[in-house]
Amino acid sequence: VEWQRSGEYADIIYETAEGIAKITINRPERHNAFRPQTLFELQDAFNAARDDSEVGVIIFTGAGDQAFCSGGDQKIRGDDGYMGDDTVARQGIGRLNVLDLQVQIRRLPKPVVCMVAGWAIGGGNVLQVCCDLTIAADNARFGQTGPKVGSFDGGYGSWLLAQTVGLKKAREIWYLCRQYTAEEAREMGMVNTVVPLERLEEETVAWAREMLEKSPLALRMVKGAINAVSDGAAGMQQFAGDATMLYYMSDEAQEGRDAFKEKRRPEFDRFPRRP
Ligand code: 2NE
Repeated sequence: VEWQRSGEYADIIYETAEGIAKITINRPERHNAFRPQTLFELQDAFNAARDDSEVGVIIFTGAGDQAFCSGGDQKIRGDDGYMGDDTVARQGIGRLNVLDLQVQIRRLPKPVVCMVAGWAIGGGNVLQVCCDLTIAADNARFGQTGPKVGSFDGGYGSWLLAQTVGLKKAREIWYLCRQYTAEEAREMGMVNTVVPLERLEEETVAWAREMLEKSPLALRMVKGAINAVSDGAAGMQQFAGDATMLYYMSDEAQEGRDAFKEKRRPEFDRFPRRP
């Protein structure tokens, strides 16, 4: 794939090719741990991919083959969250802005595929759980570390994980903080498939291409529907927004708009009252 790079980022890389956006956390010296700035940049890149009508699928990954992401950067963790040391992330304010990114991935109306080589641990594992699909290399390792390092994710990191792997397994993952191989993660339903490291991108792109052949609106509605069940009112709100979008695209809704603009009574009689 001939990736075209764009955007001015310090902590991430944004690339596109053939209808696919690839977003890469680029802090390999810290196993791609995130700091506030990393997350602001990721939010910007995911927005760019959402708004780009050429993009149908997004691949989310980490630089190098040692880690997808090792969670929050513990070296810049302050007493009330993760601290920024730059103008974007504002000094002195602790943040947990990974939660905003998790929500953004869930709400994004295009499939997000996590491509994991090496570690997906702590907040990094939660991010891969939030993605629609995960393709793992055979060197991938998964787990939570929160109770070991003085942290926890009681949101998607707990109940979406439980919905993904089952309650007993989710408790085991959090209470014992063990690390699991790619094959173990696949067996517990946390990843879709495991491939040799050297074939990781090839396989992930093949999955993306397969999805690009499908109806974009159908994929959008299925993603919204699956997430609506577990996101409660917020999920329904998104799904309802999609219903409105589809209604706007109908002759019936356009008749209402046109009648208002033309200062006449709308002629809704021509539309069927469907069974
Ligand atoms: C991932 C793991 C097990 C890998 O171990 P190993 O031995 O393969 O590598 P090593 O030497 O530990 O890591 C390589 C370099 O990356 C840094 C390390 O410190 C090391 O650099 P030096 O110190 O040698 O210069 N590094 C790795 N992970 C880092 C991190 N998260 N922050 C800063 N630097 C990191 C092992 O590295 C590990 O256990 N890492 C920590 C994983 C962790 O606890 N993550 C945070 C969980 S809390 C969280 O993410 C979170 C949440 O729970 C809720 C909300 C938001 C965030």
